[in-house]
Amino acid sequence: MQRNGGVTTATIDLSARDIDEYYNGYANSTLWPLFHYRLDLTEYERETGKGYERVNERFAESVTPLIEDDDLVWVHDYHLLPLGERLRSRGLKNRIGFFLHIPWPPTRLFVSLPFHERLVRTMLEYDLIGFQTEEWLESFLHYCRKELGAEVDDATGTITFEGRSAVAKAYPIGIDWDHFAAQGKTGESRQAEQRLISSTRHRTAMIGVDRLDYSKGLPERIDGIGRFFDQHPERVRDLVYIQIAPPSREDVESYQHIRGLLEQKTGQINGARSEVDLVPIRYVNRGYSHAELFGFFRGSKIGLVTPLRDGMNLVAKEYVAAQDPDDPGVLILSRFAGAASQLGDAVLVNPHSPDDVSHAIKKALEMPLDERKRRYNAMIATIRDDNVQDWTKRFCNDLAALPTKN
Ligand code: ADQ
Repeated sequence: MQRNGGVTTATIDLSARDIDEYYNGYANSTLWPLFHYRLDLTEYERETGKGYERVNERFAESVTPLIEDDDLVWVHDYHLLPLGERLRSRGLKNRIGFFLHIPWPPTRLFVSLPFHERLVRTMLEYDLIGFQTEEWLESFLHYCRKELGAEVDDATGTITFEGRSAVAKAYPIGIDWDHFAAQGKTGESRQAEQRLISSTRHRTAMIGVDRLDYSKGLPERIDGIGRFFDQHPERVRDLVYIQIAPPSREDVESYQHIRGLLEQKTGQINGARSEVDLVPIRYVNRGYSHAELFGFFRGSKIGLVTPLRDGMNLVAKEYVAAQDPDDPGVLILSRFAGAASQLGDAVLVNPHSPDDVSHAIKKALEMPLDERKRRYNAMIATIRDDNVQDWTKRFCNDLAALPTKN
């Protein structure tokens, strides 16, 4: 147990086998790809499924003695879908909520998961189930109604099944506005902005910041940028694209593949388009602090956020939050990111279409100041007000208002 700023954290060790089967296996090679609509990358291994259940049981066993009678319990994300049911089987009567940070797939995809019904039945042991958007919520309710035969009240999100009920609702997550805005006022942030501006000189900086994950649409994005340079070769000298993408989940094969593919595509464009004094794409394989990211975002006139599928995507919100209100940059956003449901004033694109991405880049480069301001003003209020503290309050207040299970 560790105490840090009023927060106590309890951790347990996982064995190499647990990490292999539970984390790299079922969570990140089965649930993550399937929930991001990637049936082609989804692995269905009985052994990893067992590891997932075993580790969830261990988490339940470890956390149960720490829970007090009037505690609200809030479980997060796809690694822990069955945890609530494991806690209930130990006699826990507290209110238990669950939030899914990633999409919920359409029923037709979800039923490809062996034991899909068992997994959703365990989820109905939660009192409150939160999703990022109405779209993922609707997919979940559709599954409950069509596959489980549960009774669903669409108005309240109440799911009644085999004598018990749970409520499902959308709670779009926000950024930590106060923290992020404060980071933007630091010297570190200003220096980062200056570094970026001085290194790009008279050229327009366009930025992408993502974990190196196939759901983020990075190779597809590079194809779109390549298409833009093909269609507008005269603009190669005007634009520099900066991609910041630190590696993640490097033990999973599909992640090694995506890294290789991105390096290859970036190399091809740079090979074909570079001059002695100019490299069109800068690819940086590391992470930066939020202060530095704020500065990079502010110094970039275009933010490119084009996931193929994303629960929400906080980078889109951070990019807008970092802009100068008097001269804001343009956010190009995938219509398949959960964030698109709140940020309809971004330039929305289909990330699978290089022509669409190319067209959006041209539009962003040429967008007049009054339109940039109008779009920024339409988005900034929700980014500032629907922040992560507000999100926490909304979820916890709703959870606390529900009756306890008896
Ligand atoms: P992620 O897939 O990690 O999260 P995202 O929301 O875009 O995606 O990013 C989370 C945070 O990581 C942001 O604060 C961002 O600044 C930071 N980050 C990303 N790339 C970085 C980099 N190169 N260097 C430093 N920091 C970086 C999951 C879901 C999302 C959902 C979040 C929160 O996949 O859809 O928005 O959870 O619910």
